[in-house]
Amino acid sequence: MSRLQGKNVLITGASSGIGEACARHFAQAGSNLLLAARRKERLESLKQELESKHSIKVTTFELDVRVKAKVDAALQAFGDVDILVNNAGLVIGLDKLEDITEEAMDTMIDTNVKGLVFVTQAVLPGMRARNKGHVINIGSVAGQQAYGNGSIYCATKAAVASITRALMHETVDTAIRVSEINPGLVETEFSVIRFRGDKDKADSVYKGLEPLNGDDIAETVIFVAGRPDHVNIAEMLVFPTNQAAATNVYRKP
Ligand code: NDP
Ligand code: 8X3
Repeated sequence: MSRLQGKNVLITGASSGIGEACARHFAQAGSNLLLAARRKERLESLKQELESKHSIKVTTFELDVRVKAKVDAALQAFGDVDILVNNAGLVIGLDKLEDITEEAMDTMIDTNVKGLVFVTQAVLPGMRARNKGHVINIGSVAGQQAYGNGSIYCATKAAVASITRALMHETVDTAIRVSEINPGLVETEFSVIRFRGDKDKADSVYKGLEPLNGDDIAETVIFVAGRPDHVNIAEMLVFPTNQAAATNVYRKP
């Protein structure tokens, strides 16, 4: 039997990309799901699909992780969370520091950093009370290697790395596990959001190489979550084969 069977898994940003793929993989493993994102209709159709295929319970929440009061209320209603996948996140623009708008900056910081903290704050007291649980944060290679025109996004992911490591210290005397998975280039809606809906520009990010897809990262999340209770995969860096660093990608001519 899978170690993940019957676990209650909260996935933020489950309406697309990596989060949606995680939902499918945890469902396959027999976990019950709490799926959160702003686009509720997408979550509803995913719920219907997954409940029809697997003997699991799926709960959906229309949730903007930036709104602390709503995060708290939604998670109180759900109850115990065994595994939290802090995945919701985004990048706006590819701009020099002097050109980044305050709005883009606020959106990235509020979502990728404060939102991740709000969700974790809502879940952690229950994990502490039960002395069990697993927080899996989706960081990025961008949090380890800043690149030009990505300053704020990279900074938010560097913050995720610091927060993950600090939380690992804060829970070292408990049975709670804290992990971080840092993907390189994954083809999802990420670049479409970055370029404000410009699909051609988004496609050019992945031109000439085979990028990762949501399933590739979901498989690593499942691996990390499925280790025995005494094993914590603290950190993983996951690249497409033709990527060696945030800014070193080989593209076939
Ligand atoms: P997608 O754009 O496909 O998915 C992003 C998800 O985040 C969506 O489900 C979106 O849902 C959700 N989201 C965004 N803002 C909010 C919010 N305020 N409240 C709740 N949910 C929100 O991109 P990815 O799947 O690629 O991104 C997932 C994570 O992976 C992000 O943290 C990203 O930084 C990280 N990552 C991505 C990489 C890549 O190359 N794609 C590489 C490294 C890391 P909705 O809009 O419905 O709210
Ligand atoms: C996403 C990877 O390199 O586009 O975190 O910033 S990158």
